[in-house]
Amino acid sequence: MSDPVTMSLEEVHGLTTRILLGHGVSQDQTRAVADTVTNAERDACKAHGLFRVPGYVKSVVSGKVDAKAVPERKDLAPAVIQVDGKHGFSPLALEVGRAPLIERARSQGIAALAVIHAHHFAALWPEVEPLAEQGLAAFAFVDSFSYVAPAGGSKPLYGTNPMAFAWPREKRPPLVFDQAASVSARGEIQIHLRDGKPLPEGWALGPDGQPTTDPEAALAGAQLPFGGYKGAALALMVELLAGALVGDVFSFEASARDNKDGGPPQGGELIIAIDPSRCVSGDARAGQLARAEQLFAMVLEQDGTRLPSDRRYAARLITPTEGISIPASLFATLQELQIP
Ligand code: NDP
Ligand code: PYC
Repeated sequence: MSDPVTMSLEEVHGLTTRILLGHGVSQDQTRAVADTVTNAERDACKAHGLFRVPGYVKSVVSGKVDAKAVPERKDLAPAVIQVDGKHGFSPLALEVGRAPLIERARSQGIAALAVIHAHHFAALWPEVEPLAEQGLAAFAFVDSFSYVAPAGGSKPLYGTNPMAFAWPREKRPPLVFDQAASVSARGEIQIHLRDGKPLPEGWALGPDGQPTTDPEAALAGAQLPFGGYKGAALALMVELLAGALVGDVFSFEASARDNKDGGPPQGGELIIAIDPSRCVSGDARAGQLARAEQLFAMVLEQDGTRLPSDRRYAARLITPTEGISIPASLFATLQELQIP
């Protein structure tokens, strides 16, 4: 096996940009995806960084994604904004909705962004972290393809359906968690397959409905929700919020419609932003963030704990100088995707 390849973040951005522009993706769509991929590598989120670029390309080549889509924004209610991604990639649609969402959350106290007709192939923390940087608490929900069995079942129905939450902090980056409704993200299983490693027990069932640690059987079978029926209920909630509520597809419908090109699912997404200062009155405002800090400190007093997002922020301190590392096989694939 060849040695992994080290790249600077600038090289990650440049390579992704050249690949996408070379395949006819518009400047704006390319910039938004390249930023998302680079930020994932910067924060050591390997399942949603350069690993996803071949899939982005496949969806352009197959015509599933409109590589030149210009998202359209509409106000559905004083505190509800819709962005129609027009069948482009999600990062640009999210960018278009972000500033109005912040403005409405501040003016109304709470606001929602409903994204439809967009192709999501990334982590979810990029949705909520910038909102918390602006002093807002935020939630995000997106469905995907039919990968996960309902509790007690053995056939895929729900997506891996991530949900993210962010809370603002003074003089430090927001607290963020971002987790799939399944035991593992799909991408983690694909990476185990690529690296020839067995899965931990409890992640998936094979096509025969029996537990498996074989990544290939897991991909052909069904992933399991985390925490049994509790995670399954959250997967169901995400289907309702990112599917029925915003008026887009459930994960099983995204799977049925997909052309199986290996690229991202088309679907909806819901983001909710809340201005904490509008949820309390009088003196309570002053101590709001400080009270949260007390809670965080109490978590960290216990040995063996950390806060969600601390791993990402630790990586973020290192990768700008040390660069990132990817398998030689992925680097070779990406080189081939550059159209001279
Ligand atoms: P993980 O289980 O790796 O992590 C989930 C969350 O828990 C993260 O916020 C993580 O913080 C935090 N965490 C992990 N370990 C600890 C700990 N010991 N103490 C406190 N917090 C901890 O994520 P998943 O495998 O569930 O998902 C991975 C990614 O895949 C997510 O970014 C998700 O959005 C993405 N995804 C995207 C999908 C899509 O359709 N677009 C579908 C499914 C998943 P930290 O980041 O700091 O480690
Ligand atoms: O890792 O589960 C996943 C995933 C699905 C779509 C994008 N990522």
